[in-house]
Amino acid sequence: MLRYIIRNEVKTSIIFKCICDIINNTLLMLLLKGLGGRSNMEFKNIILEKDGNVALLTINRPKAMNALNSETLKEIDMAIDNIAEDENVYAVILTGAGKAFVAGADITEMKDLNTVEGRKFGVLGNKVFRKLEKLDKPVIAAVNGFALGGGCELSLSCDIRIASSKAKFGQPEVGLGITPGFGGTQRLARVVGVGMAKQLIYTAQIINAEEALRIGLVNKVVEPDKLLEEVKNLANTIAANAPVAVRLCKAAINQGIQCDIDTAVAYEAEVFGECFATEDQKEGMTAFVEKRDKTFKNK
Ligand code: DAK
Repeated sequence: MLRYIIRNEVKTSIIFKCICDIINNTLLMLLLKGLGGRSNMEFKNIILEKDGNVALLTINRPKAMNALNSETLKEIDMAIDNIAEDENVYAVILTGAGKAFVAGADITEMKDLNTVEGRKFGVLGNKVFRKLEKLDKPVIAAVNGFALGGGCELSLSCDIRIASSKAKFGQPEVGLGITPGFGGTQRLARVVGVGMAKQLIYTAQIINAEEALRIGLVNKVVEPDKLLEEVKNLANTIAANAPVAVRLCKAAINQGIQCDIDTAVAYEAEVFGECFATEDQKEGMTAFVEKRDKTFKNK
């Protein structure tokens, strides 16, 4: 009888906590929406700013090397939703505050997790990383410092990685007794090749920015004080092109890379056709023929 009562009380308190979580998240979501897409929004562990057509998302837990705890992951999730809904954002930059990009998932939070909690944490992280990867706007990682474990994986969920010369990359998980869990075994191999990914993951070796460039993990290495300027220029260059076409290119590359070449080029033909239903295709080609500057409307 006593066991029955306790079990029911535990159940009730879990249900109550779930309801509270849902209400809290919904209220925060409504508040963020209410603030409007254009404004800079307040979070605890991240900063979301918008300038022109570019959003800058900064992971802001410098004292913990921007380690990803559940709270930070939930805030990133909400920020991605906000960016997705803002039709004036054409490109996104992701960076970290202080000397780390992201030094991984939060080991302090993870260390005492049981199986159920560990799975919940993993599901949350994977949902956020996949949402970022599938976001229909290009995302550039400005890797300012340590990008380790979940941090390296976060950068791999972005479309393009530009590194400061001080950046360091690695998947140290096997040294902690775990496997990479936010897509490292999958995305790293797709970016740098199976052999190099296996070497990095099996050895848990940390590599510097030059080595990351050499193996194709990053597209470019720049001086630390030039990193944001460089990445903003890149984001603005992308944002100056037809946003729908850029979006379709991202979808075509991301889908195509997972298919056989026949399916992939058929998909490309589909998205190519879709462009001709847009005002921006008419504008881009008309402006070329009329030898004038083009003005894209994201339509
Ligand atoms: N988590 C929590 N706190 C961290 C942290 C992290 N990943 N990295 C650094 N910190 C904290 C440090 O504990 C320290 O806190 P205080 O002692 O000041 O309170 C503060 O940040 C400053 O760090 P250090 O004093 O260590 O600073 P240093 O400059 O000396 O060293 C470092 C910087 C980044 C080299 C070092 O902190 C370090 O090695 N950090 C750990 C890097 C790491 O091992 N990262 C991988 C984490 S594991 C999964 C899902 C996800 C994952 C796995 C599975 N499933 C779904 C299955 C992901 C796993 C990971 O990411």
